[in-house]
Amino acid sequence: MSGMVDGRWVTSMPAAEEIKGGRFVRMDSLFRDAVSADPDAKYPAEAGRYHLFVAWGCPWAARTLAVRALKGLTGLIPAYYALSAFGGEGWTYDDGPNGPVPETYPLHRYYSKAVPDYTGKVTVPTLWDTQTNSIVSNESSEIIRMFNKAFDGLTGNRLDLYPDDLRPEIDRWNDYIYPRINNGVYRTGFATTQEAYDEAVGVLFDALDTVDAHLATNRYLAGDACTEADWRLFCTLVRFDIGYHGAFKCNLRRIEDYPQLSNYLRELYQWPGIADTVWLERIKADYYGLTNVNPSRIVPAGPIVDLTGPHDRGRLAGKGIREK
Ligand SMILES: N[C@@H](CCC(=O)N[C@@H](CS)C(=O)NCC(=O)O)C(=O)O
Repeated sequence: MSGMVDGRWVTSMPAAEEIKGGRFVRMDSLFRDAVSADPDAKYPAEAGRYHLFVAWGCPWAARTLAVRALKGLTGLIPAYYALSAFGGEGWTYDDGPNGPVPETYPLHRYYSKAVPDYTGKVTVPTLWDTQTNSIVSNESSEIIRMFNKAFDGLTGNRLDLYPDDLRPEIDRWNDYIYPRINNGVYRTGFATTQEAYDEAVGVLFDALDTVDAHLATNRYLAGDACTEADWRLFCTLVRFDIGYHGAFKCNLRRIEDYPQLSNYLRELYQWPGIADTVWLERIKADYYGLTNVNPSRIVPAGPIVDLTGPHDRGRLAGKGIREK
């Protein structure tokens, strides 16, 4: 596993082993600051100041792109897309806060610029502060909370993806879906023993069955409003048939086979601004480019996925949008 030790990029990090007894165990993100609406905060909300490093394939980066689009932040927070699958130098870019760079520029150089003796992983999404040359956060679940709130004074956007009264329900779904589905596909795909795989794939599909049943009578996870819990789930669902089903051996069923999830996925994909955050061919290439699961790196021709067709979610009550 690659990452940084004392500010140097290394392709194996013995101290940060992520496979334990054949099971994939995700490491915690280390940059956990926040942009705030408070002008006196360490990181106050300002147009153009914070830049977002992402990769098309990554579901954690994708949730920040989705919320950035929904909250009208695309003009305020520039985003940079990694050139290709995670490679020898990790995520690399040909553009960044200082403009286009010759050839490629790895994300790990921003990490060592921010913390010269940094030890840890180099992950997307990373929210970079151009003013202090520091990393605000590399934790997607916290970046989407900032995007939901901190910039409202600048944008006038009133959409609330984490309304007070729905928080218990949203938290409950996040806590259920993160280990079983969002991270569950990784636990399945990155398992290195049959036992670990069997366990993870069972948990994953039990959870998909549960969510599918819930969505038979609820338009969205937390009821009639579309919230951050839906967008977090969406980012995994939209990668499922094209990536996880094959590359991560999550193949008991496809999302397309689920009566509710398939329609729910199409509804969310067709939400204004969202399709621009999804590039199916690159998602597929990024997953099949992971040599630990696909040593040949051959990208399969299929499946053919079309998310633009009609959905039946209109039969359920729900406005979708909750305003502050
Ligand atoms: N907890 C992080 C996870 C981010 C993450 O693992 N991103 C992957 C890409 S999908 C990554 O950059 N991996 C690089 C590595 O593991 O070294 C978040 O949600 O922001």
